[in-house]
Amino acid sequence: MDYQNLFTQTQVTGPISRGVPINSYDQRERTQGVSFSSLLGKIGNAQLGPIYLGRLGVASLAFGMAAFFIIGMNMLAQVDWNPIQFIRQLFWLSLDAPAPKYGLGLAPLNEGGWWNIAGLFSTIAILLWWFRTYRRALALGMGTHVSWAFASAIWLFLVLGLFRPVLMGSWSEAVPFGIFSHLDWTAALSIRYGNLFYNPFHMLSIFFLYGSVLLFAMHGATILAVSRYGGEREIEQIVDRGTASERAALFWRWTMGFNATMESIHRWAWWFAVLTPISGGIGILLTGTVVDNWYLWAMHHGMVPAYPVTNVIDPSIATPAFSAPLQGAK
Ligand code: 07D
Repeated sequence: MDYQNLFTQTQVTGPISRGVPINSYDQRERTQGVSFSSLLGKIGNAQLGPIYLGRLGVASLAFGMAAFFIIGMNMLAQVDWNPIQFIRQLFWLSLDAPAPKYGLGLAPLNEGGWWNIAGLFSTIAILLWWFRTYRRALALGMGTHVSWAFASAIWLFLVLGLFRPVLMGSWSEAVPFGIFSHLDWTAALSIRYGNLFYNPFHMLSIFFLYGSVLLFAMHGATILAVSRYGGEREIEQIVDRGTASERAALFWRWTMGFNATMESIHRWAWWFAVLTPISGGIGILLTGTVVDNWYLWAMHHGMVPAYPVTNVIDPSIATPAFSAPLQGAK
């Protein structure tokens, strides 16, 4: 086999690198301990640390751990505090949102109140972590691209657990904390609102999700394929043409007539990834608030054929006002 470079990782181990100095305050917030792991070096940088803790990081971890603890203890209570059953039934255990009768009010702790608290704490943890990414990027003189990409995922997270339930007037609309239960919720939402496949924003979200996967594979493969010419040193390749990036570009021009550039491919990747949860969030926000049945919506807009006239009443559209004259005609 010729050189393929799919698994072989170059491990460079040098003196400890503590990163660029910023200011004395930021230096103080970094942990001092630094170690090397050749195992980690097989998938990334072998150096572990220093980690920047900081107040935002510590607060975020505290809220995240509190949410995790609340969810775990609720699940443990559901199996009568039996650790063996906890592990055996873990995938089926769930901390559910309050029942519809509580609306947006506070439910008793054991009837969904804990769900509200865990939801609040995990939301605070995620928002604090967002600020951490934003502030650390600024401190390093970087752009804030990572933070805005993270914000797009947080948008979908907030639509699912906060914005849509508030618009629907009930916490019961939100996603439960549980492995199978959140999958059941996903399937149930799709069925309840007439099959999410007909939601055009779900379609768009899938387009961007699959598109991200395709772009990631194309980019990863291209760079690995020219790494024998130093292609992974992407910045140098932007200004120092004629070697790896010229071959990579020519490969795509030969095979499909067009190529992204060493720079623009990252813009493609960023936008495809970010548009996945942005379009998804719009689709979920419209579900049940603006559109009650995506299949009927698709029928109305000529995406799927209309039902043939059979004189059988479709229960999903049979409101009393609508069905009474039909029944009278029998
Ligand atoms: C979920 C949000 C960001 C997450 C964050 C992190 C914690 C941890 C805990 C501290 C990923 C949160 C952190 C929770 C805190 C502690 C302790 C991002 C997320 C910030 N679908 N579908 C999508 C496909 C079907 C359904 C998206 C494919 C069925 C619902 C995506 C298929 C049904 C929803 C997608 C398919 C259905 C989606 C997600 C195929 C029933 C959504 C994008 C081939 C199963 C979500 C518009 C994403 C959405 C969504 C793909 C089928 C239901 C594109 C490929 C028909 C209800 N589906 N789907 O990036 O946005 O998620 O919909 O069948 O809500 Mg779908």
